[in-house]
Amino acid sequence: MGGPIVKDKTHFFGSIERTDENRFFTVFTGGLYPQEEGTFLSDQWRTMFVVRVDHQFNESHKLFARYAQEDEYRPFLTAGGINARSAGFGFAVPRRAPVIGWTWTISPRALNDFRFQYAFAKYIVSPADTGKRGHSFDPGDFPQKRFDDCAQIIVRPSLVTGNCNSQMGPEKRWQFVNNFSYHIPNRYGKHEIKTGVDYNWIDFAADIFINVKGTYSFATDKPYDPNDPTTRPYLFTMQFPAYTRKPVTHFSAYVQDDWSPIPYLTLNLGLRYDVQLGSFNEDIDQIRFPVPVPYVTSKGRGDHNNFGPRFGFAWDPTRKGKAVIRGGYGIYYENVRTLTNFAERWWPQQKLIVISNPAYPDPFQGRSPEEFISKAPPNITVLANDSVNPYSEQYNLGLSMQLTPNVAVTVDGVYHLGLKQWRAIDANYFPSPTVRVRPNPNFARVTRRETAAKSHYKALYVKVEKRFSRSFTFLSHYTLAKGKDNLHDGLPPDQFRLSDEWGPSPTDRRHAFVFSGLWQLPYGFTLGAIVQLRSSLPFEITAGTDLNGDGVAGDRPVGVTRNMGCRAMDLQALNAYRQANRLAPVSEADILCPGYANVDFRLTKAFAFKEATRLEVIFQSFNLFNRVNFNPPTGNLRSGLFGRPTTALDARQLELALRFSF
Ligand SMILES: [Ca+2]
Repeated sequence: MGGPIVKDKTHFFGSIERTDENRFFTVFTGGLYPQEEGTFLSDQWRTMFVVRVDHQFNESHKLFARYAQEDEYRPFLTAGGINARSAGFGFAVPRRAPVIGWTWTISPRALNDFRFQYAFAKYIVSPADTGKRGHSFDPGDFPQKRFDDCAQIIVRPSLVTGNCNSQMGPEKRWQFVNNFSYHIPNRYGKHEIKTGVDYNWIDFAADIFINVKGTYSFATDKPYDPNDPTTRPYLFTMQFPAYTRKPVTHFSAYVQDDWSPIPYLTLNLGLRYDVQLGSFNEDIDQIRFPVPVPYVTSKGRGDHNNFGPRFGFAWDPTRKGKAVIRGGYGIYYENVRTLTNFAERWWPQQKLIVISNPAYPDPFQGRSPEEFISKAPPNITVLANDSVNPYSEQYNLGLSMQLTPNVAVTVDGVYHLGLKQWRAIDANYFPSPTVRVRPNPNFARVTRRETAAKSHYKALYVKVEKRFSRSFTFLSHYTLAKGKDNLHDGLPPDQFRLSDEWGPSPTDRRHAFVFSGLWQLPYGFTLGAIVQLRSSLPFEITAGTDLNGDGVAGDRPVGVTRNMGCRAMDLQALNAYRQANRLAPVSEADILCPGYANVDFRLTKAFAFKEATRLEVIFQSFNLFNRVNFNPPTGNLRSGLFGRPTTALDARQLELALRFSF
């Protein structure tokens, strides 16, 4: 709803939106755990509220103020497939953001735009469906109730039960952005110069209350039998709750010139600078730690030389506006994500416990967890002292051509090389696969997060679009792409096989096609359709146990590398492992590599009344043909479900809507 407050001077706009959705998830274990199977309700909702006032003081000064508020709650996330209802978690995020913007037209050639924003957001994750808003504890508050809400997690090849994911992260952001643009019509051609700064002070605190009752991992679906060694768990892990707060500053500045030295040629020249202060724990101090940690120094930390040049060109060889050849190169720095630096700050509180081949059901054998860890060297997490902002070098070259007055085709090739990407490594790992003695006896695992990984992405895009004519418009894209990387947040499952970490990116899809069209039919009807086709995603194939006994699960059998499922699968290697574990061999046909196909459809009928009064009746269907679009299959070679997907994307949804405008 909107309208004038003072004619031609002040306007307001407001909107409120509420969505209640009954979503369902299905737990499927191939009949192995019938008591856990079924289809369950996840009652989700979202409320959004926006008000905005615009005011024009005079020709050269315009001001706006906006306030946006959003709340949502979604229970039982990640439940479904082999994840039981009890393994899901609830997710709530309140967001509040007032913004003020001021546009100053200094002269016909110069424009300045200023913006201030305060934004508050807080993710609240709770281990069970705790009702309408998620739990209501303060960050860093760990009362008994939070322990009571948590359950021990049991991981088996074909079922995961229990959940203890209780965390929250309130973030307050103060952001100042200023952009200035200046037009020079005639100095060695035309110039459009832009420069700007973006300053953010972000006060983030995180409370992490996860896995406080531990996780037991089993390599079999057979129930535990103390007399049968094959039914014993292979791993137990547990953490204590932790809290820390660390404000960071992000600053960036850029200058660019879109320069047309001659007609039909534009050069884009730019330089950007980014810096993040605080994200590298530049303040880290040994005082923080209960024991001296030789891996950590605050000296020389931080990354202050992130200058990213960009160069691009666009040239019309026909000199008629019918074709354009364009290309570009640039270096793009990425921000260090929130939480990346937190583990180094809170490991003394978190006190990670890792026990290989643990006793069951009491991993501590009568002792308390505190007593148990007091005797053992600690597992710690550090940030590499030489960590930097990850960045990518991006290249593109393309051609657009007008085929007919209404149809244009575009072909683009892109290559992205991601460098200094994040990974984790155990800095106190065993010297050889057979010598199981830590080099530094004062510590057990030393998880070091470092910027030493890389990624490759190459793609070819083809786009055909038809402008609206003869009651019909469409846009269609085809993408041929390949992505590979060795990024990982957690430790690799076997550090003597680090080269196996290089593999298809989790989002790697070879082919993707999208078509969207709109037809204007007689009698005020409009028909819209979106067709999407995508080839399969890769999936990770695992041994389903900690093969090398280093306390890091996710190990792969010999001959298996990262994300090789649905890519370069070596059936012989898979079956050699299955056979060694007395499991039936699998054939190519047993492994499903699901593609994605979806048609969305929308039919609108508009009724126009006098003046600006209008009624629209909208009927739409998502996934019109109700195709089952499976997620990637189960990759645990010890599961009877190996190669079979257990979850799928949304089934058909129908929607009828009325829109009345006046
Ligand atoms: Ca391992």
